[in-house]
Amino acid sequence: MRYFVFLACLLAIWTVAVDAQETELKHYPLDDVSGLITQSDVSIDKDVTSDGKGSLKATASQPRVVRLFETGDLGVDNARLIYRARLKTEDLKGQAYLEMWCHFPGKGEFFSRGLQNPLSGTNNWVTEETPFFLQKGEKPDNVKLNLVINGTGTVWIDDIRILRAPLK
Ligand SMILES: [Ca+2]
Repeated sequence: MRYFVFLACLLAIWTVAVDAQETELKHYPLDDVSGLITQSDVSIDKDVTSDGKGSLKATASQPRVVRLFETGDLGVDNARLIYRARLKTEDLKGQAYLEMWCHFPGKGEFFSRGLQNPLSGTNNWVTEETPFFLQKGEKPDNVKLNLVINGTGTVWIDDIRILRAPLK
């Protein structure tokens, strides 16, 4: 019995340690449109929100890429860069997912898309994320954060976080 308690404690400590390995680099609460790149066919929805302070509602009458933010230089390499956000959809015909473009000096832009868990149809709030694996010396000097609506319908996005985690 004592052994199992010990194991459970170890597991709890390990879980906390793993969570603590994520460091928040940027937080975009999406409570207003400040800093937002795309200003057309988007609005702040104060009623439908994941963090209780408003979310960004984007409608698509045809497939579109909603350009949200650019981070600038994050000063990060040798890490897993995570783009995480809360998403909700309504009557989405097609797919919605997060997209991140990392720009590297002298090399150009490379993307990471959350195509493993794309949303379609109607969904309540879910956490979506897409990672970018940065090897040692791979330091993006800008990161673009997009919401891709590859179809038609309504998508809400809220509480965007950019996190750094160890490479696996
Ligand atoms: Ca918000």
